[in-house]
Amino acid sequence: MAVVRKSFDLKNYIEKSTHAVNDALDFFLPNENVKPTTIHKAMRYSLFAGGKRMRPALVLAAAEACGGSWKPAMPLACAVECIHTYSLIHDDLPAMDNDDYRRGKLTNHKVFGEGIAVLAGDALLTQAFEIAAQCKSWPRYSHQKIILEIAQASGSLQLIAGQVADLEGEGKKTSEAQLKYIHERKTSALLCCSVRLGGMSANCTAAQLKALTDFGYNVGLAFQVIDDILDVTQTSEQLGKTAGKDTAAQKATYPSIVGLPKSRKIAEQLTNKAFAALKVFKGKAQALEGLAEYLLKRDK
Ligand code: GRG
Repeated sequence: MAVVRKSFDLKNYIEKSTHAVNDALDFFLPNENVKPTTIHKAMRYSLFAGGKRMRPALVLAAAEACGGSWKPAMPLACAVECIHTYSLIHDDLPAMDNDDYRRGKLTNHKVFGEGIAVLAGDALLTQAFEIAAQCKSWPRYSHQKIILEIAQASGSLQLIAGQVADLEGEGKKTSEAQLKYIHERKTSALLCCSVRLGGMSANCTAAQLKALTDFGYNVGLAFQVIDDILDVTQTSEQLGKTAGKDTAAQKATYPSIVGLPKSRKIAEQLTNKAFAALKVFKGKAQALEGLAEYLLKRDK
């Protein structure tokens, strides 16, 4: 396991990036007293409910690793957080996972009703593209490439495909290979897209983009394995959402297929692969390294 340099203050990094992302999201989103007020309240309710902001942090850290800075990466960091939040709102709906709590608060449909929750998710997805379209074009990455990147990661071949397979797999016997298919799409695709977008905002080279893709893919898979583990090892209070949902819904997870010890080993192996991908950045990827280790060791 790679050890993050002691000199790198990850806690401070996450605090600063979360603060900067929150300010930017507040700037990009219509104020809650803009008509129709209900939808803007609902969008902001879930967006500012206290998520970990890991995807935007990965965008910003990837930009830094490629010699870039936060400012040009920020619209892309906000766009991925809007897409992530939309997916959580819809995932919590009675037609999907039917959850009452998320991010330590009542879910969107519990507060605003199902109709508004569907629309708040739709609006956040659309908002993501409106925000992303405000980024600048880079010599290697046009607006078209950036928008395509986001659309592909969130479309019917990736994020939605993962959710479809997840829904259709409930109560059925699932192999480890099928589970990996779900995790790659449902979770890893957006995390991988996040680091790629960060690299693009720094006009990264093809070799850097390849390294970020390897890093993001493996961190994304490790993230979902850990999510599966936390679902069975943590309480609802600790997670801010209902614990034990996967078992109750007879969902295939790493712990249910290979057991807890092997699941932990798999998450560690994936994180090590992610660390290995960072070699090309020659010491500039401290934040990415720190975030990968944090995601492996997280308890919520
Ligand atoms: C289109 C109707 C419709 C629904 C889309 C795509 C989708 C619904 C749902 C998939 C979303 C999902 C639940 C993916 C799993 C990824 C995951 C572990 C999310 C939790 O991420 P964290 O821990 O959450 O980063 P916070 O709240 O900290 O941001």
